[in-house]
Amino acid sequence: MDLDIPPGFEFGVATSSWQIEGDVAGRGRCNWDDFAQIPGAIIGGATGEPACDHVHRLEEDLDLLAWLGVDAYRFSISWARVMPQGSGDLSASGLDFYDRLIDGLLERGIKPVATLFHWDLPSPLEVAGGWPNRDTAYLFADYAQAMGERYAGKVDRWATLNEPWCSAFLGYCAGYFAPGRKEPGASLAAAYHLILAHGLAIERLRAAGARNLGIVLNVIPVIAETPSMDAAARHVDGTQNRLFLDLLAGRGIPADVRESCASVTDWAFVRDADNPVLSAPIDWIGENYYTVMRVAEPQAGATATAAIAQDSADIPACPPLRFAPRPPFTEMGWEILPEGIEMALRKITDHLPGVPLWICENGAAVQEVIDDSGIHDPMRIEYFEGHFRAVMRAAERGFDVRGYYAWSLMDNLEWASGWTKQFGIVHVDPATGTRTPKDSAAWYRDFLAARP
Ligand code: IFM
Repeated sequence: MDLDIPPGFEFGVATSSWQIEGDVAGRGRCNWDDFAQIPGAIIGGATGEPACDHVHRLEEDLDLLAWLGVDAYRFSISWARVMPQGSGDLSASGLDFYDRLIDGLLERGIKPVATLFHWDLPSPLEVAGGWPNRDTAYLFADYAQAMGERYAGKVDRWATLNEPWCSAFLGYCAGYFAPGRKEPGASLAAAYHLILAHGLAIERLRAAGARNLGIVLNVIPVIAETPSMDAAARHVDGTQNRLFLDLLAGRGIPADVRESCASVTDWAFVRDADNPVLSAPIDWIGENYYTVMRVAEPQAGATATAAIAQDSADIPACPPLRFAPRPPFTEMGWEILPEGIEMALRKITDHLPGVPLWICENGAAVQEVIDDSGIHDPMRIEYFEGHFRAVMRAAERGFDVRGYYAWSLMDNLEWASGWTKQFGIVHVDPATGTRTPKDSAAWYRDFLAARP
């Protein structure tokens, strides 16, 4: 590919703990282990064991990363692996695993980028109320401090949270994700406490000497398909994007969101004194970009589309509407629109001007052909090419975008979809754990090697 890549631009791949690690016996239980026990919650009844058995295949996976030639690897730390009860004692074996992961990356010249929370909450904390409970935010800060004290100086960049929208609204409003609660008011409290947890953690990480501190959101451009849907689209944008961005920017809950969600919450959990914590200065912000949301006139009986996580049930106090993604689609039913990356970056920089940007996830679940000659995923390569171009165009137009991480290093447990949707550039056989690089992995490797 002929691309004008800014100097120092970082390329990597990303994964998350519950999706790949396995070795459930080696850690405390988490909300996703409990959710997976609910019949029908996860397609095919998949559980966190063995996932990709990453804990036992660590050396092989580190070698895969080195083979790819990535600059950085974004992984998440399982809170329940290092602190099995979610508070109190640390686990020596849990820490040993992350020591080996981080040291193994550094030995191979790959920058470790750690996310502290990618949706897997220790079970005791979920039982105590989960994210709608303010106490969870303080326990998260204690956990963050412990990680900062151990890994400052080794981890190159830290993200407090990954996509708090999903934890809050898919988890507590739609009940589609763990813990499966369908309580719109509680979901707004969860969103607020997640950002509080983030701010508290930033302060503790910085005090522990950790550097390059940020958060990863999934800002999704929201498009009203007709002028009649402007107000509905504003509500979707408010709960999906501006709620998080305004809290981080120190502006509190957006006035229109306060009003449009008044039917489901009295906002009693909001405290004005929290503002400086919620907006603790960050060094960077990550965007996980996959698609856009198109808001169209409702049709009788049609609230959900085939697009996963585009459903009015995900949105607290959602007005009548229909999501209407346009083809081409990925296997998630998500519209493919590379230009949406720039729309998302614009929204972020409008709220948080001057904060450097990273694309922390981007990728696609697509049809693949497996035959004797390999695993062929031309649509994924085409997806990456289109999105690489869009990122570089955004950089040329002045966005301070500094890196791109492909989702994902390997096929893994796609949450409620189980093993039915695959984003990996490396194939993982769920029965044997065997890793086989797909055509897209070879393509990425060649791309990275050919950089000037
Ligand atoms: O697999 C997820 C990941 O955990 C978070 N971002 C979106 C990906 C694809 O759905």
